[in-house]
Amino acid sequence: MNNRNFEVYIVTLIIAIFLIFEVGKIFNLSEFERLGSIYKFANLVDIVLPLFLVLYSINLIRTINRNPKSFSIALLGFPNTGKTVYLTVLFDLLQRKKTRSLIFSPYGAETIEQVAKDYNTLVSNNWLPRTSVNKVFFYRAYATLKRSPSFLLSKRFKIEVGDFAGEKFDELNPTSSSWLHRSEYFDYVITSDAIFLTLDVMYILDEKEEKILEYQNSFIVALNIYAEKKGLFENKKIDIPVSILFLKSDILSLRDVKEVAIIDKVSRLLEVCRIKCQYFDYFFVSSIGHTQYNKDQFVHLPPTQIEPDNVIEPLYWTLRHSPLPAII
Ligand SMILES: Nc1nc2c(ncn2[C@@H]2O[C@H](COP(=O)(O)OP(=O)(O)OP(=O)(O)O)[C@@H](O)[C@H]2O)c(=O)[nH]1
Ligand SMILES: [Mg+2]
Repeated sequence: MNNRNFEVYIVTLIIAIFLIFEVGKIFNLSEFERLGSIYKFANLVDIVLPLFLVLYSINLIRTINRNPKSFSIALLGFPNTGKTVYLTVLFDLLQRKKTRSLIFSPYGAETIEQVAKDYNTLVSNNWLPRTSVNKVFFYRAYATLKRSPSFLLSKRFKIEVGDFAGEKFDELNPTSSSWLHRSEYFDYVITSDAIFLTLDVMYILDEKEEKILEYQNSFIVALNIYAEKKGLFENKKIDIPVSILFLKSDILSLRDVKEVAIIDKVSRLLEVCRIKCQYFDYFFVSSIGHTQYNKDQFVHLPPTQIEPDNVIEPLYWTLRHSPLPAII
């Protein structure tokens, strides 16, 4: 139990005692009259408790606003899956789009500059360069998840998502030569507060069955390593939100394929996620909405008008399923 939960339990207990006395007074229950001194105590509670609650709420709001919970999301996936394009569009969208339930503001000049630069590249009909193996970029933002009553239930986060090169994903595979126990990437994944598994819809559609089995296995192994490092053995489930993002989903309408066909192809991974994770869901995402075919180069390029599809939902779902921020 963290400090915040403990505080909430104590306050709930105090409110419950207060309510019991109030109910006793309203119905003038003889039991309460017989209690004599306790009944007098109830009158004192009437004055002290509202004052305490007001001071407590003010302090709580001030503390949460001062110290939003750091929340790091590990984005796992192979090279060329669409991770960097996804993060660029997600952070651009969240800056511009006002949602009633999620208030978002990137922090640090680095994130703002990188997102603006990469977004301009995309809307100029160019894909982004591959993320270099020796480089990691952290996208950072403050986010407030609004819920009512907002002064009690809103959650404020300092979100951080690391964009590593897809090659790093091999470091979570014990059979690979890059299997390293204490790399920066490994530590980042093990200490994360949520996991996005990114899968490439194009790969799933084009590759043979045995390759897709191998592909699923890599994600299963990564989840097993996470669980093992966290000491989650036997029936203990992974208690941070885990989601699968099927990236490049715009391909589905282009090829007239239904989502269920993709689900069928990776059913083993989905089954393992459902068994292993307390909070799990999957999302079909298209960062750019649709591609633009270039007849001269015979390639699909990003369109001038990017129309992201289902890009915010995984983050929104993840924040909703995260524990209350620990504030002390
Ligand atoms: N159709 C479609 N293609 C996409 C989309 N996003 C990315 N792609 C394609 O996927 C390629 C790789 O995208 P990146 O975001 O650079 O991939 P990455 O996962 O960051 O790759 P690494 O940096 O090598 O790990 C792009 O060059 C595009 O060809 C999308 O939303 N739709
Ligand atoms: Mg990249």
